[in-house]
Formats: sequence, structure tokens, C-alpha cells
Amino acid sequence: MSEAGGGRGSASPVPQRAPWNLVAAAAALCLVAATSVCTAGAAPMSREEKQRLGNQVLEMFDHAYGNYMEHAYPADELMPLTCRGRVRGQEPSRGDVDDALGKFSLTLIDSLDTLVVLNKTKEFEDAVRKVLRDVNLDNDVVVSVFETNIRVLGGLLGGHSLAIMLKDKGEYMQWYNDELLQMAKQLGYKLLPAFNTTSGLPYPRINLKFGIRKPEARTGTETDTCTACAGTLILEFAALSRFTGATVFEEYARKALDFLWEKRQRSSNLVGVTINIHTGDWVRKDSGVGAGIDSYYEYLLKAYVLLGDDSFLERFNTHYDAIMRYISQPPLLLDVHIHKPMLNARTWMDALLAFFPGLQVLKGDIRPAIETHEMLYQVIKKHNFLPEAFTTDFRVHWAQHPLRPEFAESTYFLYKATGDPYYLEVGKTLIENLNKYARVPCGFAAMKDVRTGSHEDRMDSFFLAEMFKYLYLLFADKEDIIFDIEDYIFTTEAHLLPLWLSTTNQSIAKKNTTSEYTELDDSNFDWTCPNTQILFPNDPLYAQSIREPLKNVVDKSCPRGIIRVREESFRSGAKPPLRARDFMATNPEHLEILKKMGAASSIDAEDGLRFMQEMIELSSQQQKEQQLPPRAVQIVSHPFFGRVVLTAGPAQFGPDLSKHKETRGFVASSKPYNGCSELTNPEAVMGKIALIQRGQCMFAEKARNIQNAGAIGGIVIDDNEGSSSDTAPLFQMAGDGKDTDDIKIPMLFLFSKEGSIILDAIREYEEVEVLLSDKAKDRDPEMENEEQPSSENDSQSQGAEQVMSVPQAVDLVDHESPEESALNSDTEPLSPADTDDAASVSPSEQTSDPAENHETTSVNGECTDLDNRLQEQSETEEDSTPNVSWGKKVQPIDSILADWNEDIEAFEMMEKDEL
Ligand code: DMJ
Repeated sequence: MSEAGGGRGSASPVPQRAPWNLVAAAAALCLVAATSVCTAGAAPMSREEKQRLGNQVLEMFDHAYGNYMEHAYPADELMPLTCRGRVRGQEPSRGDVDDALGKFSLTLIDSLDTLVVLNKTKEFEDAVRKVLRDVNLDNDVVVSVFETNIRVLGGLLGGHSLAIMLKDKGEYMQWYNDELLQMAKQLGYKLLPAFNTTSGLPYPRINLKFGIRKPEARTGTETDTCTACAGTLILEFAALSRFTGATVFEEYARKALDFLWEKRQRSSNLVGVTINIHTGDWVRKDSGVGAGIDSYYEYLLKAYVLLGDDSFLERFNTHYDAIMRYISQPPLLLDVHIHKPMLNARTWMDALLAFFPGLQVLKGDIRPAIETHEMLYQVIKKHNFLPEAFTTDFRVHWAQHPLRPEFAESTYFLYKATGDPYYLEVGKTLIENLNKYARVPCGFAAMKDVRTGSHEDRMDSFFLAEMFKYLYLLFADKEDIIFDIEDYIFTTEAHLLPLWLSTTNQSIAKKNTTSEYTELDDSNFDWTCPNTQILFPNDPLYAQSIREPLKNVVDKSCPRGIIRVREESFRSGAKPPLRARDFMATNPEHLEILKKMGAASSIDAEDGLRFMQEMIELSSQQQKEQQLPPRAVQIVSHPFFGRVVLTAGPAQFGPDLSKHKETRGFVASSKPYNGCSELTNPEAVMGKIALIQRGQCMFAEKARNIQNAGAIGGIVIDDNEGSSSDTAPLFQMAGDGKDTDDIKIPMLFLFSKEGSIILDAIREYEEVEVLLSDKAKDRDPEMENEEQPSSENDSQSQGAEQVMSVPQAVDLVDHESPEESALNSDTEPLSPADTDDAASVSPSEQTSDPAENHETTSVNGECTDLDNRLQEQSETEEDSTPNVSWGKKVQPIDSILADWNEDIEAFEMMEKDEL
């Protein structure tokens, strides 16, 4: 207690420091401009509309937080589909994701300062009391050091920061005596053993009760950690030190940062994604600004802002220069190799990088921030949410979306910097999409698949910590917030730390680092211009003029159209290098280029290596594209009204749901439930969608039995209790190896957990109507107006197969006939004796949506011949079974790969040697 509070709010005014002002100068310039000139372009939003949207955010927060408190607390997180708490160890493990859960009421702690930002002071007071009363930080649970730091330590410190602010104001929290800070300190000491490595980089995981390496700890054998995991501690740890006077926390976090800085790749000034915590060797040498590295960069700049230590700014600037040189390929941000930074390491981007435009605003480099943000916004407009990963030609690479807040964060900062009402409209779209697609009766559910609109039973705590803060602040005027937000800095989890900490308990000497680093003068950043210094030269349309050329970048993109072509090629006037996806074995020019690769110049060799990497990716992508994409079961009756969408596995037989064949109807369980013999309750399933249990016989046999009983569709529910698409890969139900053309009704598969959501609904509401489709239908008012059916007749007439008018994407994948597909699948063809439990299935999860291919290869004036040919072909084949795929256009990849294995090995050796 004695260490706490030295210099905290009550005693300290809130000094504005020079360093912060310097960093913020650019943004401040924009803010001035915002109020004076940035009014043209998008129409200004009225105060009433902003208030309406702000109130909507408040209502949404109440829905999320209220359901968590009512149905999940004291569990760590809410499971919004099954409306209960997620407790570590009680649900099937989701792998690393679960390391955030420590049986410490994570969502409550992560929500603390959001309550104050949203002006819910009374609720904040209640929440703090609950944390103090209920939360135990001494559980025998292995947690992620990174997640526990940003969510729990950050949450406690953010709560403490605002508690003392409120106490100072004299109305609320008068009883508060730094109890949250004491908890934070207790947690800080629990995390410290993780730093017991020679490098000073922390172990990635720690047991809250037993620490590291003791036999009971069940952790401490790890050798690697991610760069962000080791480099995202300084804000919370320094704040803890400065709040309490215990310097040890800041010292440890600084040491880890110093080590990472030492280990940067010296010629590129980039860092890899994962590092060995004992040797300091880079384990993964790819480098970007998204997953695995993101908040390392964020914390360098923000540490400078909070602590005023020039060394952090110098490091940040050095890295930023490298990022803009190699990774930034406007509007894209693409991972490269740290040793060969001109070589792209991936052809896709991840959703976490969406925070980067916000960081660029803080740095004052607005132009690329506007560009990347605009590109991301177009991806969102296409898919409603940002998929976890998407390719450079904007196809979905990983279709999940766990309600991440990064894009809202960048939108907020761009609005602050430009004052452009366009960003308010962007925020409005985010709100609408959340309500339309993610809102479920018991909270907000993550998207399992942005393409189908299906849900996952998960609402991560960061959704409450970050999303609602940024959205609320976007629409709030100064008077809508009860304190001055400019006096605080946002951590990576959007927790608020007061800037006055910079002058408090500064016992850790600032580094005088100027001789240690290459000093970078302004000319190093010249090429990133126009920066804020010339951002608004009396031109209120500036931001709009940057966005304008990118307006169609997603819809009209040619696969390689906007990928950076190496500068050398530009300079020499040489042709751009051959990309794997363009390669045609029948093209003599291509064959000639291929021959030259790896043989002559180093540039050719680089092209060759990249070509090979792309071929490997393309090959695995093609394999995936042979699979059918997942489907959706949407509950459309009262009280769900289409708000709950379940991820379903497709069948390799029956009508193709993507071809205008959605089927809607009430559900009924078949008797026998396994559907393996003639149904004894045909009157119950007639005109309905029959529920059947998996097992005992072939999927096709079940389909025939329910079809004979008059069912219009079927849902097979897994008999393996507890299975879920959260944890098990989806698959497609194979046919029986025979002709299945006689099966005319659609069949979908649900894992047991998803299936039980329907079964529970039947128990509760009796009449449950669902829609079987490739993609959730919009939850429009029409759906809500459809009252519960009043009679059996109603249900039957509604149950008849309908052709919906939802716009359908065209499938470019060469779908085999069911027989071919069954025979050609990776698994053994079924023998008649096989049951559906046998390996009669093939993975379909995370397949690239064939529809995506069609959409993103659309032609604009700049597309090449290959694109044009593909487009022509797709146009003529729209409604027939298309037989075009990338796979049909290229030479068998295996044969090419074989020739190049040696080069790949040589490349790997070369990388090793350089380390
Ligand atoms: C948050 O927990 C933090 O922002 C973290 O740095 C990475 N992203 C998640 C939310 O997406």
C-alpha cells in the first residue's frame, strides 16, 4: 500500500509533456485542420445522428455486457450461442486461444474502463466491487503471459486509472483505496518468474499458482515466443512501476525490449515473427506488421509517448523506415523475409494488421494510413467483416472473424486526425454489420465464416474492452465523456493509462542513446511524404483524393495488379517477374523464363525462389478448392429471427445450395432418430426438414429414408457428444459410392454442439424454422415480421422448398459429380459396408470460397489476357456446372516442384547461414 499512489491523480496535476506534444504535433495539426477545413467530401453528420449512433453503441454494449453478467459471470467469457460461461477445462480446448482464460473473470476485468468511457459510472463502481470480492489470481491455470498482461494487468490498471480520476472528482468511488492497483501488483509479481531466462525474453506461458518450471507448473519447457508476446509489456509494466514505485516491472520489460532491438536483422532493420527465448535466434524469419509482431511496434512508439524516452522513438523510427521500405506496398502491407526484404513471404494479409493505420496516425504519416484503411474497408464491405486472413487479390484465406476491434480503432484515429465525416459513415457501417450479422439473442457471436455468415459460440473479452470504446468515442463529442480522453494513452487492449505517469517515479534512468543508434534525420522519412506537414495545404478534399483511386481496388482487382513489382524491374524497364498463378505450361515465353530462373542473375534466382513458394501455396490452395465450402443453417423463427447461424458441413450429393437452392422449413426429428430404416413417423417429417443422428448407416441412406417420408431436407447431427465446429474440422458428407442422383433434397451436417442449439430451441419453442443455404440470409425486418406459425398447415406451406432471391455467387470450381467426387476424394472410396462414421468424409473447413474466385477475377481495363480468358469462361458457364479452375490451367505442379526442391533447400541453408 505504501508504494501505491505516489504521484497519482489526486496529488498530481496532469502535466503535458514535451515528448508527447512532439509526437502528437502531427495529429494535432490534423485536428486543427479538422475543425477548420476538413468539412468537404463526405457530407457532415448532424449532431443528432452522432448522438443516435452513440446511443446505439451504448445499447449494444448493454446487450453484450448484460448477457455476460447475467449468463456467464464469473466465468471468463460468454458463450453467446449457448448462453453460458466459458470455463477453461469445461469446454473442448481451442488451443492457444484458451491461454487467455485464467478463471479470473476475464471479461469483467477487461470491461472496467470501458464502463467509465461509456459514462456508466454506477456500473463501474459495481464492477470494481465484484472484481475485488470475487476474482482470484492464484488459480492453478497455465495462461499466456502476453494475454494476461494486456487484458488482465492492463484491465486492472485501466480500472485503477479511472477509479482515482473519479475519486478525485468527488462523486463516485469515494471508498476506493487503490485496491485494483494492489491486485495489479500481485499479478505483476506472478508474471515475473516468466522473465527468468538468460535473454530476458519472457516464457510465453506461466502457471498463475506455480509459476514456471516446477513440476506442478506444467509449463516452462517452451523455447520460442512471438515478438509481440515479448515486446508488448512495457506500457503495463512501466505503469505498474510508476504507480507503485516498485521499479522491477519496468526494468524487466525494458530488458526484453533491449534484447529484441539487439536481435533485429541489421541489414533490413526488421524483426521476425518468433524468436528463441534462450538463444535469441529467429525461429520464423518472416516479418510484417500483423500477427506475431503488431504490438511490438505499437509499444515502441507508445512507450516513447508515455515514458518520454527518446530511445524508444529512435527504435520505432528505424523500424518504421524499414516497414515503409519493404512491407508497405500501398495499399497493402505484405510480409517479407527479414534477410531478403525484397522477397514477399506471403501472398495474404491478416486482420490484426488493421491496427496499423491507427499507429501511422499517431506517428503522423497519414497518407498510407488512409490508403490501407480504405483497402480494408472495401474488404469489409465485401464480406461484412474482415476475415482473419485474405489474399492480395482479396479472396478469403481464413474465413473466421472473432469480432476484432482493430479496424474500428484505426477508423477512430483517422477520424481524429482528419475530421473527415467519411470515417463516421464507416463507423456506422460497422455498427450496422455487428447488429445485423453478429448480434444473437444472448450477446454478439464471433463469425465462424464470413462467407456463410455462420457463428461461433464465442465473444472474446477484447470485444468489450476495445470495440465499444472506439465506436463510442468515434461519435462522442467532448461533453459526452466525463473526463478528458486526451490525458490518457490507449494500450493495445485499449486500456487507459494516464500521461502524467511520465513524470512520476522516474527512477529508471532514461537511456542516452543517440550514440548507440544510427541517427535518423528527417530525410529518412522524406519518401513517405506527403506527411502531415503538407497534409492539408488548404485542401479539404485531401483524404478523399487519396481514397478515390482505391475505390474499386477490391472489386476490380486483378490478382497481381496491385502487388508490388520490384523497383529494379521498373528501373530497367524489364517485364514484371512471372507469378506462379499466371504460369501456363503451354506458353513458350513462360517456359523460357522458367528455364532462366535460378540459373543466371541473382534477380532471376530470387524470382525463381518466389515462384516456387507461390507454386507451393497455389498447389495447396488448389487442393483446398476441390472441396465444397461450408454451408449455413440459420434459425429464422421466433425469437431468433435469423440471428443464429450455424456452420454446417455440405453433402456431396443432393442439390447444390449455392445454386439458388436454399431450403426453408420447420424441423422435426425422425424416427428412428438415426434414419437408417424406413421412418415410422412420416406424418411428422412430411414437408419439413428432418433431424437425423449421425451413425449406423451411410449418409446417403439416411437422405433416401427421410426423402421417402416426404422431408424437404435433412440435418444430420453428430452423435459424438460435445463435438463442435469450434474445435473439429468440418467435413463434407460423402455419397455411398453409387449413383446418388435420386437424392433430390439438401442435406447438411452439424456437430453435436451446434445441433443441440436446434434441439434446445425445439424443447423451448416447439416450432423451429430453419434455412439451409450457402450463406446466411440477411436478417431484415421481413424475417422479424414473420410471426410464429399458427398452424401445421402454415408450417407446411412455408416448409415447401423455396427459391430465394438472395444474390448467388457463381462457383468457378470444377465440382465433380457426386460419384466422381467420392471416388476421387483423398479418402478411400466407400465400400457398401462402410457406415457414415467411417472415413467417408473429407475436410472442407477453410476452403477458399469458389465464389471468391469469380468475384475477384473480374476484369477491368488493366487485367491481362489470362484474367480476360477466365472472365469470359466464367461468364459463359455461370449457370452450368463450371469446369474451370486454376488447377486446369497449370502444368501439374508436382513435376515442376520436383525440379526445384534443390533450390528451396539451398535457400533455406542460405537463410540459416546468415543468422
Ligand atoms: C487484442 O487483444 C489486442 O489488441 C492485441 O494486441 C491483438 N489483438 C487483440 C484483438 O484482436
